[in-house]
Amino acid sequence: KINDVLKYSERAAMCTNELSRRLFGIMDKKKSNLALSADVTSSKELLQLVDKTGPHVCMVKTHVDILEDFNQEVVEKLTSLAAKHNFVLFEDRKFADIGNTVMHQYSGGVYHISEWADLINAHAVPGPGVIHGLKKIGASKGRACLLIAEMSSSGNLAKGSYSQDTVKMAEENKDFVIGFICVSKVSSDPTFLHMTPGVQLEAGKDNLGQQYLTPSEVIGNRGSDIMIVGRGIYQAQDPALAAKQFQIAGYDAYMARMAE
Ligand code: 5IU
Repeated sequence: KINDVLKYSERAAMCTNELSRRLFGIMDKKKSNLALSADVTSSKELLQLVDKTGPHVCMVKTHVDILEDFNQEVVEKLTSLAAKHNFVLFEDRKFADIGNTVMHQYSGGVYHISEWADLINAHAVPGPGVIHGLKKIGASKGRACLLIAEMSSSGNLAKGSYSQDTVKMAEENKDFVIGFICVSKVSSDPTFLHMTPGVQLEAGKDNLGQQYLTPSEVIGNRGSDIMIVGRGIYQAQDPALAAKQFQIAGYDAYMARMAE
C-alpha cells in the first residue's frame, strides 16, 4: 500500500509521535482536513472566530504576534477552545535562527509559545541546529514541529534541492518533526503530514504574491493532507458556513483520492 490509499486511522496507528497520531485521529473522527488560519488582529475577534469554526477544523493556526491586545488569557481561552472542539493548536512562528536563539524565542519572550502551542514550524535555512534547539524545549512537553519545504508565494526560493534537503532534515529528526508546509507531496512516508497554505474555493492570487489552489487540487491531485485556509474563511460573510464548505470540499477530495 502506498501513502495515498491509507486512511487517516491507518496512518494514525503507524505514527510513533503522539501529536501526529492525535492529529490523524482528529481528522478521522471529525472528518476534517481543514486548518483555519486565524489571522485576525483582535483577541475578541480571534476567539469568536475560533469558537464558531471549531466544529469544522482539525487544527487552528495562529500568528499571535499580530494580535493588538495579546495577553496570557488569550492563549488560555484558545487552549480551552481546542479542548472543547478537539483541534490542534499550531503557532505559525516560522523559526529561522540558530538553535540557541530559537530556544529562547520558543520558550520565552512575551508569548511563551512552547507553553500552549502543540505545533510550530521552522525554516530549514539555518541547518539542523534550529530543530535541535526547538526540540530541547518542545519534545518533553509533547510538542512537535513542521519544516517549511515549500511556500505558496510566487518567486519563493524554497524549491529543488533546498526542498529535498529539507525533507532529509525532517527524516533525520523524526522524533520531533512530524511533517511539512508544502504545496506538493514531498515525502512518501505515510507518518509525515503534508500541510498546504494558499487555498480558496477558486484558484487565483492576492496582490502581494499569495497564490491560491482549490481543495480538490491540493488534497486530491497533489496529495496533501491538510489544507490551511485564512481569508477564504475569516473574510467570508459567514465564517462558520465557509468553514463547513471547505471541510466538505476537503473531505470529499480525500475520499475521492482513496477511491481511485
Ligand atoms: N502561509 C502561506 N504560505 C506559506 C506559508 C505560510 O500563506 O508558504 I510557510 C500562511 C500565511 C497566512 C496563511 O497566515 O498561511 C494563508 O492565509 P490566506 O488563506 O489568507 O492567504
